[in-house]
Amino acid sequence: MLTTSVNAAEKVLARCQTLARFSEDREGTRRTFLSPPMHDCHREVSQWLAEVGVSTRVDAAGNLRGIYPGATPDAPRLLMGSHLDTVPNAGAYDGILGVTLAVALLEGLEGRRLPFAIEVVGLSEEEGVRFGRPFIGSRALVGRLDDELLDCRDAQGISVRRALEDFGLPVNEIPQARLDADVLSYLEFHIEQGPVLEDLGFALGAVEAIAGQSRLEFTFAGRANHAGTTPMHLRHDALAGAAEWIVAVEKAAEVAAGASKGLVATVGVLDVKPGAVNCIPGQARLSLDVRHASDEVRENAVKDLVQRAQEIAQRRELRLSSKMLLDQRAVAMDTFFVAQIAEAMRKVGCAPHRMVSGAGHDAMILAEQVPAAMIFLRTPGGVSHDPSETVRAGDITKAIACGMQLLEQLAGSREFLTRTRRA
Ligand code: HGY
Ligand code: MN
Ligand code: MN
Repeated sequence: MLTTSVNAAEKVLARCQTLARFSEDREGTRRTFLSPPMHDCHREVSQWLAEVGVSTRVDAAGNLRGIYPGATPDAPRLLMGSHLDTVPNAGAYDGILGVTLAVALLEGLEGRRLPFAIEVVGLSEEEGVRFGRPFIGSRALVGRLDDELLDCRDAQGISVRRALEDFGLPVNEIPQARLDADVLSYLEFHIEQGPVLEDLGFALGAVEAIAGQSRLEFTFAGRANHAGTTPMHLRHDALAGAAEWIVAVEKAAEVAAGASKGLVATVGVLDVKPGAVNCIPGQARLSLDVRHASDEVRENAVKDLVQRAQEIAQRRELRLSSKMLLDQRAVAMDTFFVAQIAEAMRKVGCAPHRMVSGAGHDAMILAEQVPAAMIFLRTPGGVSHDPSETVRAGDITKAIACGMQLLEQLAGSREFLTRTRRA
């Protein structure tokens, strides 16, 4: 019989807290793409996996991978995991919980072999913090870690390629990181990172689709000058122009969200030059993040916000440039897999609530190659990307029970075991 117990949940919580201590910063959790603390993370997760007889490797894209064998050597495999990188000043559960729950399911099997193997993956980069490009690890699994991405540079001018080499990885072996044909599906547990499940009083959610997201960089360029001697009517203040646009972004998104429920737009990064108290800013560089479940709504919103930036720049005689960093289409999860998850949720006494994810996830990349689905856990307070991010032990217990039930269902499902990979 499969076992799930409260102490399994406590173990998951403790393990997430352990990984949260592996940080680039003395205070708070920051673990960006292949930074030194990622070695500690790999060592720790590998120890947990070794305890269930799974040896691990790090693929050429920095993904930690380990296979729990199936009943036969040629058994196909279920891929399960999430990302091990974090945002700055992160919580302890975003991404990490998906890896620790995958390990907990292997422990729950207690050595039992299923008709499929289970590959646990700790993905190297989902947030896009270091290079402004998310999903580096999962893009390698679907064969899209290309030269354009490898040549991207971080704030120190280090390329993705160099970061891989500095981590001791064989860049020439990136093609081998790609998933082969016997991966049946990808399952990712993740915190919801929003208020929906808490609002409904549900522990778990079955993700039906992941909203599309656009990430852009805008630069307003004016004229740096002396703050004391330059009269107001002679200024070309880049930051004032950017500030006017930031408020316009918020207003436009509020109006659009009224018409197309669920639209969100955020300016999260602002970099000002020369950045001195007594200098009129000559340059303001900022980010834009726009999301919606409908690609058409999202794309129209981006067009509108670019136009507003151009109008403001023109009126203020500023120069404007913009760069698309990510244009990620909305992705539907695999209907068969979502139905199996909903059934497993029901069987363990959870409301089989289906929902759309406003946050992006590696599952949207892996879905290009294998059927993918996600199980959300309630986020108390709806807060994420912050140290106050948390998850309830009781919901973890339910997630483990749901996962074990799902494995049982998949082990008995001819449809699942005979799935073929998408072309
Ligand atoms: O930004 C996101 O949607 C995810 O948390 N990386
Ligand atoms: Mn995140
Ligand atoms: Mn995440």
